[in-house]
Amino acid sequence: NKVGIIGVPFEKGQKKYGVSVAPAAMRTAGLIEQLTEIDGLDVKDFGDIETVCDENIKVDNMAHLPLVSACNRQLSNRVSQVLRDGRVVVTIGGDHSIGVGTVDGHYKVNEDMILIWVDAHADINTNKTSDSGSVHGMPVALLVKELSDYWPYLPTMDWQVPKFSIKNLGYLGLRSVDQFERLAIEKYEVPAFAMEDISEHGIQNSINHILQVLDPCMNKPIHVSFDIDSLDSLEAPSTGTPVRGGLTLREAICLMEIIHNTGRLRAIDLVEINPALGNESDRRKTIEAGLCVLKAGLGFSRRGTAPRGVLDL
Ligand code: DIR
Ligand code: MN
Ligand code: MN
Ligand code: MN
Repeated sequence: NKVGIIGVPFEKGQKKYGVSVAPAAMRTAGLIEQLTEIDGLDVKDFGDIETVCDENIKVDNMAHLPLVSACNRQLSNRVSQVLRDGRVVVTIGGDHSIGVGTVDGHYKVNEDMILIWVDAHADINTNKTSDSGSVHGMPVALLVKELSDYWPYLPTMDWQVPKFSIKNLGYLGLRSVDQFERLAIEKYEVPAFAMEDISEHGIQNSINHILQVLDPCMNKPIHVSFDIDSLDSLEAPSTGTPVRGGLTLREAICLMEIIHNTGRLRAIDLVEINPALGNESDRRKTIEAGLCVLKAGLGFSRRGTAPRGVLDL
């Protein structure tokens, strides 16, 4: 098994300072070392995406679009490159606007991919429905072809043609969904397990149901876009838009283990960790939670691993 790490120190998709520090903070906390300890995992670090942009066009209710666009354009190419190297891509954000680049880059390599969006929020606003004007609330709407008619022409975004179908999208962890977001989810019958559904059915049935709906033949590449605010804010306090009543870390680990065990997980985004928010304990908890989620998705077993060779009798 091979994995490639991409850091995206980008935070202009939302308003708070600090999400851009997450890739460095995750590396300092031992990201590469801990993943390397997973049995049989070959880890390669592809470094960080640097965003350069001299564009200064303003788009209505869509802050910093040229910057978001420049970052995602590079990220998309890097993601495709890592996948073509036969590696599972792990992208460390950055805010969730970088989901545009990761999914775009994945789709270029695997057109049959399915997308599991794990988030307290649905991130499916357009600049006409968003209350915040922050692009991290819009990536899903930018990606899916079914919503392309709801956007005005977006300068600097010509490189990104929405081709991914909303029929291949599922949600887990929702508990803060805006009105038009709910409308879109219902109109297109997107399988969405909000927290109340997860309470009713449990995390295992919830993810298994989504996988069954999106991929009944069990042969499609899987992309998980994991917003750390899907976790309860007691478990992951250092994030820009915390919402109480979320997933426990145990549920998130269980979810990632189930997806890992399909053998088809090809990409994980881990976004919205903001080490500048909260105190030292908040920061540590949030980064550790992020590491646990990644490890579970990449084959770390809570049962432990046998010393190599010794038990192969
Ligand atoms: C809100 C918040 N729905 C927005 N979205 C967030 O800005 O569109 N996504 N925080 O992670
Ligand atoms: Mn999000
Ligand atoms: Mn969120
Ligand atoms: Mn395994």
